[in-house]
Amino acid sequence: MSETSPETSLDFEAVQNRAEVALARCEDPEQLESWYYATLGRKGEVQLMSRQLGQLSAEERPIFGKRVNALKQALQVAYEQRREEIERQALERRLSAGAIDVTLPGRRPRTGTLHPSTLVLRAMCRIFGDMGFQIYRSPDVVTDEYNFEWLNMPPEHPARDMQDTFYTRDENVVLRTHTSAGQILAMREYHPEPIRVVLPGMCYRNEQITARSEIQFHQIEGLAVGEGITFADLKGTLTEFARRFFGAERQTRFRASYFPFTEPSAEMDVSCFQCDAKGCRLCKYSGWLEILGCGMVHPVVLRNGGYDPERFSGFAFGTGPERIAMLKYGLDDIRAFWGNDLRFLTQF
Ligand code: 2U9
Repeated sequence: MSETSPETSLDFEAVQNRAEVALARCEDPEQLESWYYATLGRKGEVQLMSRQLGQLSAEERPIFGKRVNALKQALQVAYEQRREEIERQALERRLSAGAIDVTLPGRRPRTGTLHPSTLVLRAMCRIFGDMGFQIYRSPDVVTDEYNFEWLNMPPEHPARDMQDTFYTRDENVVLRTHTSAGQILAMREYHPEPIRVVLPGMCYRNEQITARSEIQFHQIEGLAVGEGITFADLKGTLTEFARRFFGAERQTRFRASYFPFTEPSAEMDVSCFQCDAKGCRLCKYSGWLEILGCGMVHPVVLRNGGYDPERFSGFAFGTGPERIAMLKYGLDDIRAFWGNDLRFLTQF
């Protein structure tokens, strides 16, 4: 038999070609391992060829054995090359997938916006803070005494009806209808020291929800108590606030009014910042916008706060930041404040 008879050499070539074609078709490590198992593995095609050694003559065996080893080495090299190629392609894919084009413009991170109530509350607290007022926080749930009785509104007082109240299970405990409840707390905490505080906070009234009224709304009230405080101090402080908030050229006027916890009481208007007091839709053609209520603290209330009205006097004011925001931003529906509609909220 020649060194390699045509049929055995054909077998070797056929096996090598078939294996190399199959190897070239492997696209990933799993397919590669299946090829290796089927070709070079213990039960692989090449391994099985070695078993034919036993059937060959003594002179054919070494030749055949050499051919089988040569085939194994050739296919092992081809396997390693294919594996490196597959790993290189996988790395290439990972790199191109994660590639960052550094020449692209940056993506602006989305930022939130402050709620209009927050904008107004912060601006007001900043202005009063600059005038020496402290921010005084007090509970939203209070007793009837703090919310009504000690504010000169005894049980049968009509002012109570004006403020439909949210009661809790305990009929003596309510959701505060104004932050005035905290002012008694402040007086009892500070007396007989002078006081200058503003009280921002959420208030609650069991009213019909309309474009003009909500069941919850912010209020910011102020209180200044000391010796020799007069109505002139009230007017000067609130006029300065109005100018810092609505513009330095604004005028203010005070109209007599009534609140149970102040005497005398007044309402303060600011000249319309939209038409400069010429008259427009915003100010209902009056030239004036009502901004807040105020007055000198009623002597009964001073006493309920621990101050002797013979020695001390004080002024107080209150306003609703949502109403101020509606004026400032030209909004016509107070329900938008708690509607959580981003189309509304992101305008600020
Ligand atoms: C104490 C003494 C005096 C607070 C005041 C007003 C006038 C006032 C309203 C404005 C709009 C409430 O949010 S609103 O509906 N408030 O007009 N508030 S004087 O006077 C006080 C409060 C507490 C111990």
